[in-house]
Amino acid sequence: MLGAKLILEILKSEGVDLVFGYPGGQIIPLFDAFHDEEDIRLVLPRHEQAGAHAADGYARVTGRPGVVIATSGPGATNLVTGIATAHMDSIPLVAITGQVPSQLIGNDAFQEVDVSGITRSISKHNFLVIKPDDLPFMLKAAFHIAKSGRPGPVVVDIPSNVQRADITAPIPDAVDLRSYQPNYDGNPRQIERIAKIINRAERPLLYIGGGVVSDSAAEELRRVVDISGIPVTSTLMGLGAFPSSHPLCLGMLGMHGTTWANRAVMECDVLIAVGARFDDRVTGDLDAFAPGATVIHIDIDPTSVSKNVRVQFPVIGSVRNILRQLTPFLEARDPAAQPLAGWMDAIGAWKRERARDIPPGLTPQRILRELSRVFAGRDPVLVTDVGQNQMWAAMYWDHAAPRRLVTSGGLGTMGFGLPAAIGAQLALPENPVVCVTGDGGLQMNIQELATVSRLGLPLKIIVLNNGFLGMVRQWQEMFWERRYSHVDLSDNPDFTRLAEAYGIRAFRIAAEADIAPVLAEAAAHPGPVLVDAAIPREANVYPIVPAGQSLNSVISMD
Ligand SMILES: Cc1ncc(C[n+]2csc(CCOP(=O)(O)OP(=O)(O)O)c2C)c(N)n1
Ligand SMILES: [Mg+2]
Repeated sequence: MLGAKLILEILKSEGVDLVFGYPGGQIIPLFDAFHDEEDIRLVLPRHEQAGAHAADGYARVTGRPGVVIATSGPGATNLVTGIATAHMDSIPLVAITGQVPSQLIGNDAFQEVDVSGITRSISKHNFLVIKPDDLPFMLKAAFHIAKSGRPGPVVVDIPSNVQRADITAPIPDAVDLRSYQPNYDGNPRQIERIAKIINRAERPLLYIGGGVVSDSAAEELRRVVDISGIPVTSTLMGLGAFPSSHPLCLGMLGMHGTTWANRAVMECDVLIAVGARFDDRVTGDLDAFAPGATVIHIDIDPTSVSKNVRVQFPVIGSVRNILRQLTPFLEARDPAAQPLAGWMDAIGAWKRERARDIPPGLTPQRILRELSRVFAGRDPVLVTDVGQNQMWAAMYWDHAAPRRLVTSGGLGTMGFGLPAAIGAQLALPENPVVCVTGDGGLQMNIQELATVSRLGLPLKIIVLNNGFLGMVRQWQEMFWERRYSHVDLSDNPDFTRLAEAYGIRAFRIAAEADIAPVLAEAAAHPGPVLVDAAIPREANVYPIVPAGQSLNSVISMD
């Protein structure tokens, strides 16, 4: 079979029905095969980076690998930020790149770059298909590696002559890789041992991360909490895995965590990390992190154990399996009885001390609370960009379910929001998808308004417009003596007119009184909408723990 046709057959064998692709010389053979392909939809973004983020957004809300296709050279290098973003957040992605014909590789041929070399450190794995007959195995292996174990992006670089070759090797049903055998079941003795420690704990705390989401372990986590009565704090990536309205939910921890969650980390006696990796935005000063705690770490990835924080009791395997295995060994404990009652009282007191007020006026906090209210009960997806807008969205939105927050955590990629929202909306056409973005980040992939418009996607794009690269400005204000070096965006274009130029309905929020009616109207509009909200220029994200400091060194608004 022709290589290009075979690629489509393999995609179908993996259940792929949607890909994002941008054409060019060395990928024309594959695009030609798409010309009369009926079972797989190809969506054209307006920039390869956006294609990668869209595939990533699709993967985050479905749990299935996203697929992005680009040409060689500049097409491939434009994917780099998208691949790295998926890698840092363990998102399954298969990136297919065209390459110059194999006999020209290494010749500085037109539009040749060393894709394997460039993507080695930012992907889970990569393949360069030199022998046409290796194509079926390598592409199948790419899907297997992307979605198994700790998920991640895999790059398959396919020279154009391979796409044009007649390939006879069959498509393997399954791929077994001798050197890659993720371990899914936790060691039973280790699980019994951690159960004893958890049952004896007086001030236990669950610290959950993106691994609970990616392993679809929210129900198992809920059962553990119901039995054990242990409060839960979450990383940015874990939000939604445990409902934020639950009385045992303490919200996010770390740099922009709640004061009470961070205090609980500092004072707990047993910290149970589940699918989380002790990122520096979470731990702050490593020497001062959870100083009195015995640390248990449940994770699929053995290389993440004791990488940053010394872990006394690691259990390696699927988070979902391990939580299931753990449940029968847990003693039922009532959070209203001692010793948990004392612990919950202390946390409750810290919470009352610092209850999170919603500042009055046309504030980002108010907008997020209202947005959350407008879409509550409709299984909405919140997609964010990066910066202050991301943190306000994370803090003030009601996270009700897993796979419903799409945000660039590990890499913090500005420009992620709009294209990722496109991928999420295509994956979930019936769900409301809300994209909260900054004025800076929007302009990093603003060309995707054309994709939104062509597809008629009913996205609700909310621009928290402060006329600043706000998060950097906040750091300059707080830590660099207000020296606002090159963060002013007050001469932004009029985003409502820009949206209208793309054929997208636009609204403005210019006063506090506009918030509720405009958001209601935006929500009711059946097509794409952009809302430009003029928030205070120098609003700050609080609380904040300065980078590298202990979680006790929090700066709050008051
Ligand atoms: C691609 C990229 N470049 C630079 C940064 C550094 N950075 C982080 S937040 C931020 C400001 C974002 O401004 P805006 O999009 O307006 O959002 P705001 O913080 O104002 O809500 C910058 C420049 C980044 N995260 N990503
Ligand atoms: Mg801004």
